[in-house]
Amino acid sequence: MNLSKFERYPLTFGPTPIEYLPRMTEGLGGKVKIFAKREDCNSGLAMGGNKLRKLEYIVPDAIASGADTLVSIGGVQSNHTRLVAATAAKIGMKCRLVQESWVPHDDAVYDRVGNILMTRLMGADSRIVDDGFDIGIRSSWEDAIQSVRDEGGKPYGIPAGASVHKYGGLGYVGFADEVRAQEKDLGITFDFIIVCVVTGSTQGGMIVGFADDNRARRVIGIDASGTPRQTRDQVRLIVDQTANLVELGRDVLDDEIHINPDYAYPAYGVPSAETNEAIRFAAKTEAMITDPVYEGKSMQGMVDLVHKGFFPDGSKLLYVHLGGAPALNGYSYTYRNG
Ligand code: 5PA
Repeated sequence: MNLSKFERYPLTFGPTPIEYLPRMTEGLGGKVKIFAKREDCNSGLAMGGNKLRKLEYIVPDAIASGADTLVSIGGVQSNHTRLVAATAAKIGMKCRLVQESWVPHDDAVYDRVGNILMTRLMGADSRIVDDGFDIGIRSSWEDAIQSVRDEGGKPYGIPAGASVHKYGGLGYVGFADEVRAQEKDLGITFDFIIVCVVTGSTQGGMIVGFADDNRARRVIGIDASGTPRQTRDQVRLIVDQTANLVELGRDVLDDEIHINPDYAYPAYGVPSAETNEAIRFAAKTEAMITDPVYEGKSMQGMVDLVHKGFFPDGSKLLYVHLGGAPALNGYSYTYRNG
């Protein structure tokens, strides 16, 4: 496998910390040990998150293209578009964003706080449109790219979640290398890695990275899209494309892609009672803040799978916290009493 041949533009602090979570471990019965890898604390850019690890491999291509405007897409409370806006500010480019109405949610300040507030502060031209949830390539995004051209600008398109971008999977291949080095330092090996999946390049990159030491099956994706077939197809595509780029040297088998669809209900962006319970549990035991769209659902999945005995006793679990807490501000009514 060869990742070093790709140029990387640093947007993060470096390796993210791994911490043991003793109160969460105890609260879940003590039979498995829970650790967290804090991708949510990875950067000084606009509160950080998983997207920056992906964008580090995309920025060199954007700069080389001679572009002056990054163009991307997400929901109204998209973390991804916040971090594309941050990246554009940091590298001195303009930013145009399409923010679709992915979530059937009507908190009074939903379109004014959290991610979109920061996005606007960083100078991005953010345009809210009515289209519903879809992780694929959207005509609204293609129109935005064309609109930059029409105005005489030079756009560089980054698809939803930076996922189906040709280099979208590379960042999380590097994540696997980083975890292996940290395992060596800590003197432990993680038995399972739990990660939220929606547009697919986070888990897809990890699968390729961990396929290198035959641990891809240990990456447990918890779907938060509510459209798991489409997410799975997109992960498959990203895995194949990324494995080819880094010369993994073998095909990744279908059974090495593990995605659990059981926790995305009732819909993308809408937390269930169990999601909210998991969010409160993480907050009260470890002061670890998770959100109702993504990490709250992967937390819910981990908690439920521990309770069901999915992980053998003695397992060490690495919960990968991908960020996303700013969206909580859009759910102020849901959490008005904690
Ligand atoms: C997101 C995605 P992938 O899209 O790479 O599968 O990652 C899922 C995910 N956790 C997990 C957090 C905090 C995320 O923000 N967010 C998207 C966004 O627009 O913010 C791409 C959907």
